Amino acid sequence: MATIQEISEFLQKGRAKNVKALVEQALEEGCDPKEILNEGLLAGMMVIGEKFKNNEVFVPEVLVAARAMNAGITVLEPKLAEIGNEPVGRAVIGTVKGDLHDIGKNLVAMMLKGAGFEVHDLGVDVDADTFIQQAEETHADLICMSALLTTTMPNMKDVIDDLNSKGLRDKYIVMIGGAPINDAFAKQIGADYYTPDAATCAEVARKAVLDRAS
Ligand code: B1M
Repeated sequence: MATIQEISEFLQKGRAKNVKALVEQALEEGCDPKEILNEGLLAGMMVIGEKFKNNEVFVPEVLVAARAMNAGITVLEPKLAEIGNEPVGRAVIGTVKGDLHDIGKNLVAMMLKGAGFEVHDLGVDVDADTFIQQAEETHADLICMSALLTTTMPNMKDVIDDLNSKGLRDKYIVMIGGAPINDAFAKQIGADYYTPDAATCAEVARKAVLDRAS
């Protein structure tokens, strides 16, 4: 019999094939898809996120764990859709205009998925219009921006300025990050949160969305 704990453990080891097989087995045995998602896949990803934050695991381990999570989610998705499972929230994420660095942004996207968000990854070199248009279209709660170049940091402000001029600023929680970003910069441009790493971003995002809903 497949246990939810085993799913979490195999996910943490990045064993995508095992995770997929165990999720299939758990479903056949009648386990609740939401329990498999929350107690197995998302719980496993949270452990990896915490270890990543504490420098106990590094980028490659996070990437393989995320691949294992995706393998499990692919099996679960049709079942979750049948029972109408709602995500914690919706996020658009991208690297800002002029900036092609995407490794950190991809990690943030994976951690957000791992925290239960529906994530719309807009890629790199994303301009203000695209961020806002996609946030509107996907009914996002969060706009998440990454920048790795000091020369592209100001493009984060353009997104916030455009949100303000369109009267949409209060509709979204704006989160920013990337190696040259800090708290002072976030305050200066009017972002809601700066977080230093992907795991903290997912934690803060979850709390911010749940607080807003309550
Ligand atoms: Co470039 N690059 N790069 N580069 N590159 C840096 C950023 C640089 C610091 C290297 C250096 O000079 N020491 C420097 C920037 C200097 C500056 O602006 N002051 C630099 C430069 C100059 C350039 C080019 C201009 C070089 C050139 O062509 N002359 C060029 C620019 C291209 C462009 O973007 N237009 C360029 C190109 C490239 C590559 C294409 C070769 C490659 C990118 C490949 C890719 O991303 N697919 C690359 C790389 C790999 C780097 C370094 C070496 C590594 C970046 C990285 O992936 N780190 C980088 C040096 C460095 O940072 N040490 C460098 C690992 C990643 C996990 O960390 O992205 O910081 P990071 O993400 C972290 C956190 O920042 C945070 O979470 C992650 C960890 O959990 N985080 C968020 C990120 N986004 C977040 C969003 C959040 C919250 C947290 O909320 C929404």
